[in-house]
Amino acid sequence: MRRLLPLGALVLLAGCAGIQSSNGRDGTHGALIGGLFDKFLWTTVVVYLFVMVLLALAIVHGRDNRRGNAGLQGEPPVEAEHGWRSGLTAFAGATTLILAVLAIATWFTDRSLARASANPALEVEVTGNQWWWDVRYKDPVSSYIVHTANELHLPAGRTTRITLKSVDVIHSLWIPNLAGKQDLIPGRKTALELHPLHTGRFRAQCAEFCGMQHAHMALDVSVDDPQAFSTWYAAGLKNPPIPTGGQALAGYLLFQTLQCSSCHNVSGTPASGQIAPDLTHVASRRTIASGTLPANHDGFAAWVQDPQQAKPGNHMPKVPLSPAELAAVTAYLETLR
Ligand code: HEC
Ligand SMILES: [Cu+2]
Repeated sequence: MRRLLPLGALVLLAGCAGIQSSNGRDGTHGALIGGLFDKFLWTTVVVYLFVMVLLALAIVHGRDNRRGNAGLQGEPPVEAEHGWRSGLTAFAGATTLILAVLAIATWFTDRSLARASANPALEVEVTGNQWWWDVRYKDPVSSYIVHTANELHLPAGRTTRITLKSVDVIHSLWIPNLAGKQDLIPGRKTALELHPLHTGRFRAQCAEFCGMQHAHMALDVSVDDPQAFSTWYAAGLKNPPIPTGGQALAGYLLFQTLQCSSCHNVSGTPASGQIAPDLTHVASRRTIASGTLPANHDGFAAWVQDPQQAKPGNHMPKVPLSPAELAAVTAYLETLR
């Protein structure tokens, strides 16, 4: 038991650090909500301890009383009733005051949250799918729209407004380091504002049970300094080069003729499917299948050979390929930077 206690504390504290931390101090929204949480926590801790001390006093005092005069009998003396009345009045007054202070603190936090959400520098549309995230950076000029999947890049120190949609069931986007949760609801648009305070890499997770592979529905979040963000954005606008020879060219041709192209989009090629993750720059991502496998040679090969192995029940069917075809398709995917 004595050894289990520190272990338990460790498990609890593990939620407070790292790339997926409910501490939430890496973004303005998370920090504001965290600050409010602290105010509630410490106020209620003090109130709780105070009540416990009173309770202990009452128990000790009551025992002394009973020893003195064999139980309570008859009317309490007038002075005692007077004491009770002023005590209860003070108690009710203090409770009202504490609740009022907490309500005012909540109101100020709410105002600060609204200020932090105003005038977004960037608008992104995130659509939930069973079980992956579609990510589209909005721009009035359609050729400036960056379309990607399962990764979210944000500029540090700027406000980004995320519009959330779902094509199937209810999902929930939660980037605990930056802000609270927001649901993605079919047939409705919701929004979430983010204002990351510094650069870093974070992990978001779908926070609403959405079916078999709900647990494999992570989102890789990178907060870049604005310069690096622009570089990433500019790269996202370019089409990947079409392979000119070797295995990659064979893979490119297979990709266009097999079913792949009817589900997936690769900009600048005939592949224009819109029901699966955009693969235009898939090799520049860190992971595929929503954080299930690494976005490298081994990850691509394992995924394409049998997507149902790594993520059973997901909506990409196994496309039968010979070893040579698999090697070619993998080589092609690796060129999609
Ligand atoms: C019926 C539609 C469909 C077909 C056909 C299909 N895919 Fe997919 N693919 C999907 C879906 C849906 C996902 C997302 C699965 C998930 O993560 O839940 C996916 C995911 C992927 C990913 C990971 C992308 C990412 O960013 O997570 C790669 C790579 C991929 N497919 C390659 C291929 C290749 C290569 C082919 C052809 C051999 C192919 N796909 C055929 C639907 C399809
Ligand atoms: Cu989910």
